[in-house]
Amino acid sequence: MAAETPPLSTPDLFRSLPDTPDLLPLAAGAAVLPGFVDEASAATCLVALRGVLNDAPLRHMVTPGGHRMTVAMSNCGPWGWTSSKTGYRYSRTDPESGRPWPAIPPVLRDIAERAAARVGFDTFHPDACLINRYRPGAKLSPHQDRDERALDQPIVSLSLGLPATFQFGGPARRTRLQRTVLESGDVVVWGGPSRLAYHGVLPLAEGRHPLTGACRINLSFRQV
Ligand code: MD3
Ligand code: FE
Repeated sequence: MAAETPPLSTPDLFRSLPDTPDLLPLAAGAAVLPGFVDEASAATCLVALRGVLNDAPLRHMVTPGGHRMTVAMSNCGPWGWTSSKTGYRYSRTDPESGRPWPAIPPVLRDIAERAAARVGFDTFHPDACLINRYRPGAKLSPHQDRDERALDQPIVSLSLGLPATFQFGGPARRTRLQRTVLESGDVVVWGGPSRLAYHGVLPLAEGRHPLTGACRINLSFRQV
C-alpha cells in the first residue's frame, strides 16, 4: 500500500536554503560573511600585507587623551587614519616617514569590493585601509567611526589570525552591546543604520594561529 504524501511542512519549504549560510545579518545594514576568505587566500593577503608593513611599519599611536593604544596600527591607500595628542585625522602621508602611505594591494581591494557588492553596496571603492594588529591583551574600547565623510558607504572589515570577540551596539552609547566572535577569514560589512554603531573589541585571548602566530590582524576598508 502506497504511503500517503504528507502535507508540505514549513521546514520543507525552506529545504533549499543552504545549511551553512554564507551571509548572516548582524544588525540593520550589517552582515557577516563567515569564511568569505579561505585559508589559501588569507595567506596571500598576509604576503601582500608584509610588503605594506615593510614600507609603513605598525606602531602604537597615542590618543588625544594621552593614552598609548594597545592595538598597533598602520595604513595603506591614498588616505591613512592616525591618532595623536592633537586628535584623530585622515592624512595622505605617514607622519613617521613623511611619505605617502603604500597602495592598497589589489588582492585586498578586490576582497573588500566583492564583499561590499555581495551585501548590495556595489559602488564601494575604498580609499583607506586601516591595519590593526592585536596581541594577547590588546583591545579597542567602544567607539564610533565618524571621521569619514562618505557615511553612505559601508566599512568592510577582514579578520585574519586569532579569533576576537567583537562588540557592537547602536548609534548611542547607552545601547546594550551584543557580542560576536570573528574568526580568520570572516568579513563584516557595516553599512546603513549600523554605520554609526558603537563597537569595540574585547582583550585578545592568548593563542596561536597557523597563519599569524600569536596575533590577530584586522583590516578595515573605508571610503573617506
Ligand atoms: C561597526 N576595528 O579600527 S573592524 C576600528 O576589529 C575598529 O579591529 C575593529 O573598530 C577591529 O575602528 C573592528 C569592524 C568595524 C569597523 C568599523 C565599524 C566595525 C564597525 C563602524 C561602524 C560599525
Ligand atoms: Fe571602529
